[in-house]
Amino acid sequence: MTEMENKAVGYTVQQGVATITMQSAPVNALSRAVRVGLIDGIESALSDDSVSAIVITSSLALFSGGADISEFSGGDLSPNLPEVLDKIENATKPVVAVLPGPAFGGGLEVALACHHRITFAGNQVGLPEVNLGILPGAGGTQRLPRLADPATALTMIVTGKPTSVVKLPGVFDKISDKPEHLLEDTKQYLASLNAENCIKRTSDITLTMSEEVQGVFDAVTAQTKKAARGFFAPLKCIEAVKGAYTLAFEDGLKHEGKLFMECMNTPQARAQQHFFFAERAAGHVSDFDKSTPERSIEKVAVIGAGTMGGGIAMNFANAGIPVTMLELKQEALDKGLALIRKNYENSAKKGKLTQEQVETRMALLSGTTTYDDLADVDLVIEAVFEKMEVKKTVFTTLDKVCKPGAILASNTSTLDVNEIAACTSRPQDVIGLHFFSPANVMKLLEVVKAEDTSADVIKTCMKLAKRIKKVAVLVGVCFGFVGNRMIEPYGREANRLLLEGASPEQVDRVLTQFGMPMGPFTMGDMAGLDIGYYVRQSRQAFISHDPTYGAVADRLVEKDRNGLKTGRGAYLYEAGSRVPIPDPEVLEIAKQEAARLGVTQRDDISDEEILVRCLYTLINEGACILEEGIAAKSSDIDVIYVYGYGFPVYRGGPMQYADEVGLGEIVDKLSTYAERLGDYGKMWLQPSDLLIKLAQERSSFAKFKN
Ligand code: 3H9
Repeated sequence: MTEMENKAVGYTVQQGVATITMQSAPVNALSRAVRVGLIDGIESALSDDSVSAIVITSSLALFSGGADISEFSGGDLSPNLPEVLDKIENATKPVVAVLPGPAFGGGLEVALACHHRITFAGNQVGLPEVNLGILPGAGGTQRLPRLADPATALTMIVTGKPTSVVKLPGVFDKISDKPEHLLEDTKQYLASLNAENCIKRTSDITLTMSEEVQGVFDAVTAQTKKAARGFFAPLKCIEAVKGAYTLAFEDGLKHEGKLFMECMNTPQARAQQHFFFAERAAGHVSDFDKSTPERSIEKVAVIGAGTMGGGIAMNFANAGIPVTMLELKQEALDKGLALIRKNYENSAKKGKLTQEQVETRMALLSGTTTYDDLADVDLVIEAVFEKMEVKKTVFTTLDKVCKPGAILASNTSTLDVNEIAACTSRPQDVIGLHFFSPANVMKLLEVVKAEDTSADVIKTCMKLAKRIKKVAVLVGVCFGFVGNRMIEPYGREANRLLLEGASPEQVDRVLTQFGMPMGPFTMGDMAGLDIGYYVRQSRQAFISHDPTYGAVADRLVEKDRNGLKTGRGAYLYEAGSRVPIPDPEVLEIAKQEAARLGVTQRDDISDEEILVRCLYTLINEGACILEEGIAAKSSDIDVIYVYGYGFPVYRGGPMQYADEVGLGEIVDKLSTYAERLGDYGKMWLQPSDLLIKLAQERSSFAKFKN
């Protein structure tokens, strides 16, 4: 038995088999150390006459998470991954990949370059590069189609979705029934190799573009153009895979390499890679560490069984956690529980749940009309009407009935969590858990720490979010926290643009072309214009210095144009339809309001003006939020915007987008419009201090540390 010195990759020889073991925690990313280890291992095995076969495997629960994404921004990349795979595939002794767990991206490409692949049923593999704005660049687009059926290979590469190994019979030479049998099955497989079957190079397989395969390409291309609107990489993936059918293997690899670099050099790739790390970094917070204890959450209660409360409760039932919903009236409670059942039944009809799963989840949900039944819960989430007095009544009662150590959370989207905490005798146990609507669908959770919230409560909630499959971002207390505070200037400018003469459809078009799933007017109509109206009514002091603030929206609500639910808002809607229809009456209302308020309407509002005024002001607010420490880092804001507001992930979030555009440019444009719009511009469009400072230093939000 011989051993090689490389901490990232182990090497042993036993009974004629050289085993190269990737052991680079946490995910065997194919860093330079791993690549060097793989090459060294292959070379050692080839030069050792006692070795007749080579196994590449992993000591972790995962085979490999693929290329090391952190290396994409530079550094010494030699040997590169394609060189490593070339070495593996051209080895003159059989190389067998043994996958004890998932293989993604470059990890799967390593396996595809081996001569044989063994794994167990229940494992998954994938080529998720497209989610990073790139394509598989180490032969994945050439080798996978040579082993898998065309539709599966193409779909895997274009969507990036993981696939069960049992759906890839051509890729795996042996699939053990259980992971425990993998070792024994590998031994048997190795013993079965003989001179004829021992070296099978994927590159030797020739593919042709038949009519049937062309049909697959046409269908996937049409589907991709619809599903991946705005994304650059997916269509490049299709182009690369085409090379597998139309070019010789070596030429196909070169074609893939060229397309890979084309993708890599785009702002989209930078944005999507930024977002990959942003999402993970959101979980790294300085408020607690490994030594901070966690509270046990085995029983949850939700106050309020309306749409929001019901959606929140479903998250816990989905995760197997019993949850009690409280409504003071039995009728409201019954209605809430019935709505949840209806939601689950709908999922079952769509084949997303079995009837058994529906029943299991419903059995975890119970209802009560009395607070006394909440005495033994570990966590209560209040989801009642958004009014401070109502919330205070709830929390005063919870303080009386809940056991010591129970976490008392508010789902408020705007109110002061410190004030709520202050009406209890245990402010250290009070926190905000701001779910986004629909709460059972949206992945984002703003975890709002109040002044006295204890570290263990924060840690428990951040960890709990993972259990219920949410992406949690820790934020501080201010009106609207991060997400809603930043959406305020976005909506404000949209409404003011309407007053100045833009149409709802022009504003919405500019922002959907930018990549937002819908424009601010369509979004407002969907949410209900009355919601914003009541928020404005309750914040008169805040808006009193600008009588034009939300003026058109207010008039729309006063004319019973509350949005989709009333069939008219900023648009008209036909009965049963969600398709917005432009309505000249809205322009007329805006015209009258402009005349009343002394605002001159213009017909020269450009698309650029709309983008700057809606989006750059949102970014500007993000800068204030950063400076105030409401968000700990700019990437947290990006996560909130992508998961909470559908901000296009290929822009990386508003703060990454601003960094990509350049903060100097953002300052210049805001200043230009601040100047051009006179008193209004001076009031609302001035760049913030932090934005100006970072721009002057030629720095970025990403580099800002509070
Ligand atoms: C590629 O392969 C290109 C090639 O085709 C061509 C090259 C020429 N690199 O997600 P987790 C870190 S592109 C660097 O919490 P999980 C991650 O940041 C790659 N770091 O664990 C985190 O760090 P921290 C294609 C990586 O168990 C820690 O590992 N592959 C990488 O929930 C744990 O991560 C992909 O796109 C990486 N590749 O999920 C797969 N992967 O603790 C990307 C992870 O400091 N990875 N890290 O925050 C994943 O999807 C998930 O991480 C995985 C594990 C499913 C593997």
